[in-house]
Amino acid sequence: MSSSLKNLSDHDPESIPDGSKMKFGIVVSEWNEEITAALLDGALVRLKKHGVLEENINIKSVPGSFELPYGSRIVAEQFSPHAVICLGCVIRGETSHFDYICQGVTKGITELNLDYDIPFIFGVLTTENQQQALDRAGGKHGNKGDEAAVTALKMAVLSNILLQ
Ligand code: DLZ
Repeated sequence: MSSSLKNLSDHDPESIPDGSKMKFGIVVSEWNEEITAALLDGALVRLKKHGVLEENINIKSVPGSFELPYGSRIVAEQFSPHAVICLGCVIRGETSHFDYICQGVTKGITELNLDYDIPFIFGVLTTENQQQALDRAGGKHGNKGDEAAVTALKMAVLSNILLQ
């Protein structure tokens, strides 16, 4: 289902695990800050709603989405979280830079997932324009940061089960 049909903040609360004993890293890109600040807000509200303690959330910022994989690796190494949430927003411009950044961040986060025993969550908006991003950063299609936090809670439980 495309995200223009699905609301990113629409979750069955019963299906979301308790996070009171979990630690999370969040790495957020400064590029398109109006959007990424809203994604961060959405993620924090969701994590706290499910019991994650403020002191168990380590937030770091990086200049742009391209730097998310490196920043996320550092947070994983230094903070030993149960999952890392990567938040960014890439908006298509006049050049092919958009494609290179999207490729780089997608490949980088995929590789982290394969190389580490914890999940790295892809909370990156890749949109044609600013309005599409606003719609998914707390607007009419919900909040990608909220969705990423729900995914982090679920994947942290899954990795705990699989690695026991
Ligand atoms: C350079 C660049 C451009 C053009 N657009 C975006 C964007 O829409 N979203 C984003 O997160 N970052 C963008 N960047 C910055 C790159 O991710 C990266 O930080 C720089 O290329 C490093 O110099």
